[in-house]
Amino acid sequence: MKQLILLTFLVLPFHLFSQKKPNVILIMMDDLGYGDLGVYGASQYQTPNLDKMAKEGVRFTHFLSAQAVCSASRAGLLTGCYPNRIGIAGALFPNSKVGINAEEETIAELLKANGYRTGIFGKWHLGDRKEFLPLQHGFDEYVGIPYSNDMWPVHYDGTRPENNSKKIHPELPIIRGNEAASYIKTLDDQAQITQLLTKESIQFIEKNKDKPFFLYFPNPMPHVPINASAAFKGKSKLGLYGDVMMEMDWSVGQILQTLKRLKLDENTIVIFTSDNGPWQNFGNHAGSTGGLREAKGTSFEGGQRVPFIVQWKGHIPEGQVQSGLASNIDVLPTLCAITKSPLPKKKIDGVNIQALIQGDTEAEPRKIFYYYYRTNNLEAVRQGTWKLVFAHPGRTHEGFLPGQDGFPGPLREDFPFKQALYDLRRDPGERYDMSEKYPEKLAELQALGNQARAEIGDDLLKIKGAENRTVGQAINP
Ligand SMILES: [Ca+2]
Repeated sequence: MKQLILLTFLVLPFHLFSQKKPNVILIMMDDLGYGDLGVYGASQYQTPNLDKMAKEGVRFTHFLSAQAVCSASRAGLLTGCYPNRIGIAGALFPNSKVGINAEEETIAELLKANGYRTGIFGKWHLGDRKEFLPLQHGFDEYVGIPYSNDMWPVHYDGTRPENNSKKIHPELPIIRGNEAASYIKTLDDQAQITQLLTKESIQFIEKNKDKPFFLYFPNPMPHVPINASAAFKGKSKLGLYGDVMMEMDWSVGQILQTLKRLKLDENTIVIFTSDNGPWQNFGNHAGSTGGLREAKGTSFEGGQRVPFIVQWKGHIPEGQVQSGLASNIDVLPTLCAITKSPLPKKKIDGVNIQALIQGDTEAEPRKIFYYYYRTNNLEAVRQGTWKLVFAHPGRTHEGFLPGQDGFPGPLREDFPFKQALYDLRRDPGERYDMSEKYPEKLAELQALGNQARAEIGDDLLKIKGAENRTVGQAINP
């Protein structure tokens, strides 16, 4: 045995022993749609840096956010759990009495415990009370906004209410560490967000170039109110939304160039995704689902399916398109595997998708996905390319003209969707109910739904789950 160990040491190349832990960069856009990047079919503007990133790595075509709304999606990404398992739902508002529970372990906490420096530059949205802020959940550094950029005392047209009593939200702070450092007060201030956060992210990389780091960059754009800095205004043929996309793409390019300059590109895994589909009733200020049904705020594919691109130079084959099923709840276990960090002690729902990232077309680490929405409604279940949508009240954009130039159009929040079975391979638009032709598939997916209901409940059928955990409660509610 001793000899064998000695032999192994002699045979293995030295660099395997000296290799440093890989750095991790996780870029999460806000309300960027499945069809919003060049490589996913965008038109009237270009995203060359992200297209190149996809060319040098892998892009996924069936990647789902945890839920089609800000806070829930981010909770899923950072904890590896269905957000309803840990009690986070919807989009939290300023001074929320709830936030992420201190007993949940985030990617930042897990990597920090494994020797990583951790930084977040962007939108948090998992509770804005001090006890819920990023520094209390595993991050060493934080610069950004605590919730959405439209949660501010400003009208859609950029003017401020004259009467203070009309203010529905407090001033929108940019927080450094745990304290408000400045405020976003005008649409012009919104235009500086991408520049500021890109600068902060680059400084963080430079400062930590000699140690393993985890950089989480949740850019608040292109969530309305959108705006671009002077250098990008008028750059695209599309107008402001295209300008914002081009600035976002520039920002990703800056991050990638920084890695190259510091010779960190071969030891850094870079991930790009979005928290949910486009906010479609904002019309020309919203993105594109690429033709998928419905949009943000729904469990149809337009709300839930988002781009997912991974680049890890020298470690994953270039130019892959991965059609395997995956979700942002899978990011945590995958990063734990790659960085050799222990998984959270409590049960999670994510699975390790490293095989998919590395080009395995046979692997199926995720066979099933549950589409929950609102507080705890199980609206759909997916197995491979089959999707069973359960009867549920939901948002629809059908039949309404969108707004424009920063103003929303109407939509309906309580449309009574009927149960339907879709085969997304040939029906990506979720139009043809195949229940009658595939009764066995229908039964199979119904049974899967019941499994989820037993574990984490379903308000639609008034079923309490056995495993739901409590959300974090504010210290002084
Ligand atoms: Ca969002």
